[in-house]
Amino acid sequence: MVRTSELGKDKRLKVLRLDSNQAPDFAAAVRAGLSGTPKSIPSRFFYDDIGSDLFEQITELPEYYLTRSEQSIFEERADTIVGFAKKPISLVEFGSGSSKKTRLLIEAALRQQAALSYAAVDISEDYLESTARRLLKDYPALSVTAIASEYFDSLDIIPQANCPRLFLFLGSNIGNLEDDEAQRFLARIKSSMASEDRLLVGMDLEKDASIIEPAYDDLEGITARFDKNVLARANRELGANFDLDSFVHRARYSQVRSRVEVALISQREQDVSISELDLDFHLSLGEPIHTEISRKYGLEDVQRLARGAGLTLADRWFDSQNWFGLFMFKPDL
Ligand code: AVJ
Repeated sequence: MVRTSELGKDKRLKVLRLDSNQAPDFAAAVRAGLSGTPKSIPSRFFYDDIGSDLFEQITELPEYYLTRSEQSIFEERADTIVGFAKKPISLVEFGSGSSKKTRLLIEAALRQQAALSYAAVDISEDYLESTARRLLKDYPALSVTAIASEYFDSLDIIPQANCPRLFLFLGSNIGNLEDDEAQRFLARIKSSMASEDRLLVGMDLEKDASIIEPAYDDLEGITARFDKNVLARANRELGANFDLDSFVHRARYSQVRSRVEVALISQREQDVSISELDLDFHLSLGEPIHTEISRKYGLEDVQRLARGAGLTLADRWFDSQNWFGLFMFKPDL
């Protein structure tokens, strides 16, 4: 179900909500993920308000190179990136978060055209709205459609445009998806693209484990708190009784699968109950609850994903260390 509101007097902000990211969804996912073995909770449930704040803190950690690497590409290339078509263009972003990197694209576009529409999709509703309001304050020529939804569901309600659109999927958010899911999502985006539209995907690249692993297990322990927040969220929203101190955050880079695998490891035999789900279960010593994968890509992986989704690589840009890539795709004809 879609609910729409044009908030306050600001005609430049439209908020759309898809009810799929609400509590029942979290409850169902927790039940499905914790009833059998191996146990898991999907990473999209990290991002309630607390989790979104913790993720913002992660992006500033010395170990977490991804955001800075991507930002540095935008600093050098924003004008080129938005130069893919005759102006005006509009922007559509999946997983917009704080929209910090997107500001560089917004500013570049507004140097070349008088007004800009930006549709931002994010799973964290309050976060999305406060980000949208800040953007509107900073850019009087901007109008924003804020869509509170999961990625897949959002595609049906993204506004059409009578100008070329640049779709954005940044920050290596794609890396949380299994390859088949990623390919299906890209194919779904492709199916809503016109021939002059483009898709820009930020992807973290394969590199040595000694660089990757600290990015997912920082010294300050912020990433551990981020990971454990999903258990804290179950305590808050579902009446679970997880003892956070009985779990340790683990992040390992698998060279074979080219991905970080994140899990919370039970530090003892323990029983957990989730009152609102009427669910009780047992965890043995050392048993993992898998919470996240973060895929790292080689150039062949990028090409394979694109081909499978009906997209062609049109351009690519890297940071000076070649740690992170921005890939611009166009739809196959
Ligand atoms: C937001 C999905 C890109 O995988 O690097 C950061 C999430 N998890 N630290 C990533 C995350 C642990 C992040 N993405």
